[in-house]
Amino acid sequence: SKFASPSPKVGVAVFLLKGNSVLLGRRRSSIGHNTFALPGGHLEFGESFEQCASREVKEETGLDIEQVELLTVTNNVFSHEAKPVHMVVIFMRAVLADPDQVPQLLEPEKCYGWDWYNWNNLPEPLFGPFETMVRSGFDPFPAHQNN
Ligand code: 8DG
Ligand code: MG
Ligand code: MG
Repeated sequence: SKFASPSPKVGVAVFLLKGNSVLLGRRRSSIGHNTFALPGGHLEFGESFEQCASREVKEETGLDIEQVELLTVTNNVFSHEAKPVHMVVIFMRAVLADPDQVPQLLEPEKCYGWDWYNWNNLPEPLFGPFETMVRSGFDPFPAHQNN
């Protein structure tokens, strides 16, 4: 056909954990405008998931992360957008390399601001795919020790 068919893309989103809280930012982008989402972005050619997580968090917030681990994958089709998007999103978790480091708004054209939110008191509205995970009971925190 005369139109190229769009391809699925790979995204990496990061649960940056601090105590019982996660870092969220209110999106300033066509997809999910005004909703609260994790830091993250598109996987670049040749990158590992861990490298992408560290790079995107650094680019978007200035924060340095460590203990970067794979959690899960979701298949997200944004079919109702003006320009439909299909994202395979890799969810990672990580912690701050320096617990005293403060998030900066380094891409103000893409986000209204970063802040820590208690997992038991998340803001609304959450970004669609992220809300679906939370509603299904997904827990990004390391397993609780029961002893
Ligand atoms: P880049 O140019 O920096 O690579 O990308 P970005 O501008 O930072 O991309 P993004 O929109 O933040 O993330 C890429 C896609 O990942 C986004 O359009 C939809 C998908 N995505 C989800 N869930 C989440 C999430 O919780 N956080 C982020 N950041 N993206 C997510 O499906
Ligand atoms: Mg980005
Ligand atoms: Mg992003």
